[in-house]
Amino acid sequence: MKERLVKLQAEALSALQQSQDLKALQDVRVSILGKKGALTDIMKGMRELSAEERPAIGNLVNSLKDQFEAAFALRQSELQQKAIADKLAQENIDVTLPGRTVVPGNLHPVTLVSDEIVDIFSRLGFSVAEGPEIEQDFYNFEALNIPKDHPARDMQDTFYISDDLVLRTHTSPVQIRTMLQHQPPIRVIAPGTVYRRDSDLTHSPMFHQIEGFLVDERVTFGDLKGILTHFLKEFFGDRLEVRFRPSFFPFTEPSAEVDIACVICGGQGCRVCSGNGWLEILGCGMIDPAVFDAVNYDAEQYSGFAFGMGLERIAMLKYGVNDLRLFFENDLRFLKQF
Ligand code: 2U9
Repeated sequence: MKERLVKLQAEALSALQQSQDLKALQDVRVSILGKKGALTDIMKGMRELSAEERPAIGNLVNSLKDQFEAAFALRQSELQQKAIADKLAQENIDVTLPGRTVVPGNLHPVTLVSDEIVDIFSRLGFSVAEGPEIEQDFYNFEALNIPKDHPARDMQDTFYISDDLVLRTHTSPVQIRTMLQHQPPIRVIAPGTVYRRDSDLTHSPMFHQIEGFLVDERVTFGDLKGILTHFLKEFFGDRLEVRFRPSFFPFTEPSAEVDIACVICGGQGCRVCSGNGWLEILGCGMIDPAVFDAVNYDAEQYSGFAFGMGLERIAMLKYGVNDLRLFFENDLRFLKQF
């Protein structure tokens, strides 16, 4: 029995030393002291020893157990240290490596232009209004004096969702909604996304407009000219030349288109202004009495003007961009220049 114990002790201590990780170490402990462990087995067998043998062997078993526990604790702490050291070595951070640069975003040129125009009209007392991009026929057409089968509906090739629902072809329905909710005096500016079935080098099926209108008593075409000229000079510079040309829109009467001296060639004539020195920049007019009827305003008491412009076109002229498609491609090399 004694030899068996001495042999077991040597084997157990050597197994502890050879364990390379905490799991293996635990397995050795179970094989010695677990329920079916070698030392447990011996202790169970002590019953069969004679009364003379038992104390000596008992002492030996106890001292072996103590030695094993001590050696186990020592090896366990060694392996724990080793595990921590290994982990630290793996997670080693090289603080001398250069960091990753965060590229800050910037506003889209169309947003920049819209914000600037809103800013100029805010200083003139206009407030911003918005509305849905899916519109009812009434707000997009009917109330704007564009009845069904009116030729003007072809001019604005419309995306129909159903008989009564369209993707708005302009932001004018926002003004109709505003007039139905408020009485004059009103000064509102309405920027937003609009849709037309039109796609070529100079037309995109989705683009952006800003429209404005003012309604009060005794508003005249002179007010319209004064405000729009002021706006264009604020936006393009004080020395800008501006001209008003007669035109037609179903929702305004009389109507005009506004040209500015070409911002590229200064009026000399170039490719951008087709050689004539002028650039068409916006449309405008006095609100048609038929529109006032549709929103139950008294056309005898009130008058007003309205105007509209395409934001991509303004952004192209302001920043000298010669291809409309650049605004929709989301190429960061283009966008980060603004
Ligand atoms: C109401 C009454 C009148 C808005 C107007 C224009 C003239 C115009 C175009 C410019 C380029 C659209 O983006 S574009 O193709 N717009 O020429 N817009 S008057 O008139 C209104 C609006 C609302 C209630």
